[in-house]
Amino acid sequence: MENLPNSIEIGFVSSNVQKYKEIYKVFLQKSKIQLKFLNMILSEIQSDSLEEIAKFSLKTCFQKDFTIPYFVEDSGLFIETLNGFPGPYSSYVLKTIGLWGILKLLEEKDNRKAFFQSSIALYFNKKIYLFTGRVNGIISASVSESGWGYDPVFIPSKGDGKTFGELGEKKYSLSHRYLAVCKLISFLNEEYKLGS
Ligand code: ITT
Repeated sequence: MENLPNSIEIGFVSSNVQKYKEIYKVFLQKSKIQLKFLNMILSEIQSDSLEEIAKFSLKTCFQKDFTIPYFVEDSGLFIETLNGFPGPYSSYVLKTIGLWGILKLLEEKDNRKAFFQSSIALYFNKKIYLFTGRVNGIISASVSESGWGYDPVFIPSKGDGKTFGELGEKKYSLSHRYLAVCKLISFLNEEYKLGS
């Protein structure tokens, strides 16, 4: 039977419901495709490249035999003066030294430039596709009260001096994830001939 536009589904494989919420909003705005959360703890390889990590995690899902196309997303915060640290180790670093540990490493550093990157790996028609989004900004001097992950310390260049956490839902359309998801949606809309 032919797929009707409003019955098309795509799965987001992740253990992070915050990411799902952000991605869901973008799908709602920009596509008729329905996003499903496929809750799974992903295995990650050690690599300097978020694309490679995302690709590896995607391949570990092959054994699941999901019946719909699906994607994974890997993100990281890269701090210039720390030569890109924590980057691909963002998750581990948050769990160990935490946000205050990051601020401590930046004490007395004038250069607080950083970028956030999101890399998506999609499995579609038996092929892997990659989409990446990047947002420049700086690391704040203190930890703001709201936001998850690194949101309380990352101030995007286009965010009126507020951290991602302080921006609330405004973050959704300014973030690294938004840029990567927009590229993914353009690709899918084109493939399914849905228009934007
Ligand atoms: P997955 O199950 O999808 O892998 P995860 O939480 O492990 O979820 P990542 O490896 O992509 O996600 O993220 C690396 C770290 O960066 C992790 O500690 C996140 O909390 C944090 N992070 C990712 N995206 C973020 C964002 O938009 N804002 C703040 N922190 C973020």
